Amino acid sequence: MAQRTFSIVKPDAVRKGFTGAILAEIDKAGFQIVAIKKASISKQQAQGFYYVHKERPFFDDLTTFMSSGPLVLMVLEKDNAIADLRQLMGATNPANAEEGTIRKKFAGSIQENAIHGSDAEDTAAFEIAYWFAGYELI
Ligand code: FUP
Repeated sequence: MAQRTFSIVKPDAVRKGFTGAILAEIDKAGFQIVAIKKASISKQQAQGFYYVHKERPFFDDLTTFMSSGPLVLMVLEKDNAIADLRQLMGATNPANAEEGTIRKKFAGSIQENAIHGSDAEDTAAFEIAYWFAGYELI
């Protein structure tokens, strides 16, 4: 059954000019783009998005990085979208990412790792609603 997930082309990848190449990988893997927008987000918006990580030592650096420049926010749809996008992304640390994954090809470090994808149904629902209004999801 078709499932929705939420994804971000992160500021490092946008800055390096990889947006089009990453969107091509997503397209080639069979995802439909339900909604997409380029934005610059505030540190406070980044903190709200990554609230689950608020006690982690990397929280401050991560939210500074995510608010450091434009990014691309997306809602994607396909059968098994959440797990399939995680597989296409590769491991959080690009040093551990499998050959052919987006992070292997485009990520620079564990923090500047090119792409975000929701990790479960409940987080996908929270993340989609955090960045998109209902009328944008057509
Ligand atoms: P992922 O789901 O693969 O994006 O990874 P996590 O949810 O574990 O972490 C969210 C983000 O926190 C990562 F994308 C990058 C950042 N992070 C760090 O900067 N340092 C770490 O040690 C772990 C994660």
